[in-house]
Amino acid sequence: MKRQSELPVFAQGVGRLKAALHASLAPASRCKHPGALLDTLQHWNDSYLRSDSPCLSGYRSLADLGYTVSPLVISQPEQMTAVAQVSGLFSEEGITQLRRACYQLEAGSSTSDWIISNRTRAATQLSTLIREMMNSRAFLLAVSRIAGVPLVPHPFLRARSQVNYFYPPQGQYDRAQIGMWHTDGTSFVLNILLSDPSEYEGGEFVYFDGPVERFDVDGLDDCVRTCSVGTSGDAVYIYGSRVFHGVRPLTKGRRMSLVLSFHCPYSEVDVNKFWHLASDDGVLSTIRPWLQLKRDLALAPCDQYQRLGIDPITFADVAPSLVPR
Ligand SMILES: O=C(O)CCC(=O)C(=O)O
Ligand SMILES: [Fe+2]
Repeated sequence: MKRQSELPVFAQGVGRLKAALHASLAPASRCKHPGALLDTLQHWNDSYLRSDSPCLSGYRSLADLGYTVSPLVISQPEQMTAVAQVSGLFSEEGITQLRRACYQLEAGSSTSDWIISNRTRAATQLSTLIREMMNSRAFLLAVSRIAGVPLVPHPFLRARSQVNYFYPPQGQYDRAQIGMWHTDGTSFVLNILLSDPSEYEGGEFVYFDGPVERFDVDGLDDCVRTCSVGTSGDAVYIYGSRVFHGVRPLTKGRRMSLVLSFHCPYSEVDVNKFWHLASDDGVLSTIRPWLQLKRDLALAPCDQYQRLGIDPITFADVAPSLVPR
């Protein structure tokens, strides 16, 4: 019996190419309330981060997951976080403001057959709070320490941020909203769970405890781990391109999460594949942003930080958190 069969696997290889062509032909899915005011116009304040360091639990490095070769030459698999549950990152006020912003953004959400069924994309473009948070050095430093390498917001805007909304099936013939088994198009990914666990049932964040090459949806049982969420504002950090993960269907309530992607400016390597992006947006509308992405990735690290208007984050700044707690 396949206990995990409730989650399908997102198209790989040729399947993804087909999904890209399909996305090019299908009309864009419509958002729920296109005219609604989305932005709370709330500004980010670094006091929305807690002053003490966040607590990491269930820490697994890429080496722990079975990777022997680092995806980036600038760091070792032992030093790069594959998965960590993060608590105590945001202050209460920070969580309240993020929840408000993401509730508002639901008006702009749309459903599709893509990996995540119901989401609002490019949240940094729509929300002052989320945009300013992503550009805050204090926030970037906190996430860099969790990741084990210095980070900037991912240069590809449509992959940088999204808010996911999960509900159980509403009608008899509806499908539950899920996150299929997938790897992300980006590597450094912070999934912030903004709903309190008391607000929903099901919707567990699961990941495959092994390298992607060993992932086999028919033989998962011993290797699937569930990340527990203590309270709203807790997060799951993953090295998204090398960790298969998904979100189980909800059976009750509603689950809202803010997913943020980052890039390490000290490496030009970016795993994002044209076909991954195109399977979301269609081939034609991916070409220009793809070329822009290549130009952005070629910028020197100091220029990438300068563009954000902040002092560079260095490996020395990040080192204190290399010792997992
Ligand atoms: O909603 C979540 O907790 C994670 C969703 C996810 O994996 C994604 O958006 O790529
Ligand atoms: Fe994901």
